[in-house]
Amino acid sequence: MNAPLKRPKLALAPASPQFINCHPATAQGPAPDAARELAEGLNAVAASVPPKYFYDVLGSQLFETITELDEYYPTRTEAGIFDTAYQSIAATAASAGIKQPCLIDLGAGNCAKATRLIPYLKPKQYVPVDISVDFLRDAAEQVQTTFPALDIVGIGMDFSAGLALPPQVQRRDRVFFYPGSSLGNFSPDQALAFLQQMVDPAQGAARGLLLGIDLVKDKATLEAAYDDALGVTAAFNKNLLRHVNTLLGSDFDVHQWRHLALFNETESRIEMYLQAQRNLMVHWPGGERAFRGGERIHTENSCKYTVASMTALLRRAGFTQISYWTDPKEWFAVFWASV
Ligand code: AVI
Repeated sequence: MNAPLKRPKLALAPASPQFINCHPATAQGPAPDAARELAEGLNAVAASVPPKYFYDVLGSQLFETITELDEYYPTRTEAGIFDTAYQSIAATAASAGIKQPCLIDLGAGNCAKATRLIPYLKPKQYVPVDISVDFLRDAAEQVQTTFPALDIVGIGMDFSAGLALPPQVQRRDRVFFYPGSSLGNFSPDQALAFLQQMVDPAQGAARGLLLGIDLVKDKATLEAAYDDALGVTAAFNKNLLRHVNTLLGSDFDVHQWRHLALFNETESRIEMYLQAQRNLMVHWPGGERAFRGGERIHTENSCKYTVASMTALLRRAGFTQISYWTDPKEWFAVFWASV
């Protein structure tokens, strides 16, 4: 007698991440907005370049290296806080009524922080968002390999210009994940407007926010974190000029610029600049700018908060339930906020 035929087992192919490019840029060149924004900043009396232009592929890699430097305490301090708080964070999200989280990872980079959070928060959908499209694509695929059943929608977009997400992103139970103190790169007014968008009902129901933010501390520790002995932060800052050359067609000579990082105690922020080493002329299609020796281009602010000032900002934005976790030295804080 023949043995009964066994049904073949269905092999579940791992899902692959969807990838949505929300940039207006075309294959022919940069979005006209980027060129206009860069020219405007360079032509201003106090020249500036928005910090989002740090993050081309090389800039993103340099930033990853910064996070491993001895002087750059924020990343390891935040990781230490998360290590002790994952379970408490997941319980806090559950008690805010969030059942099937859609984890929206703003500025996801290599997605490493979310990869550690996912086993605790157990999101139904993971949405890494980053301005560096190519860098994000590789990272999203890596996350998919680690969590084959997770629904992943990677989004390439400049979320500093607005948080409107495409319809593929689950509307309910959205949890914004904004670690690494990136909120500090906005001015407090910009940060408020950005947080208010998260609380906007147009962003879906049961909104939560998990935020990492650097706290005020002594000037020497802060300035060393942004001017390390190996010169990685200097390279990160100067790489901005290479990126601007690519986007704008300008002729910045990186050798002619010096990296500066200064703590402004009144404004409670690190300010980064590139300083011209001698009188220089910079040209680009349709424009040019003369820089005197010693003149600076402002490239970044990194605002530092206290627990009280961040709690007040979250409340002003419209969040009502706020908890936080910190490290023993109170150098960094992780906030949970929900409405
Ligand atoms: C991404 N952001 C939070 C970093 C910071 O600390 O403000 C960027 C950075 N700039 C220089 N070092 C790191």
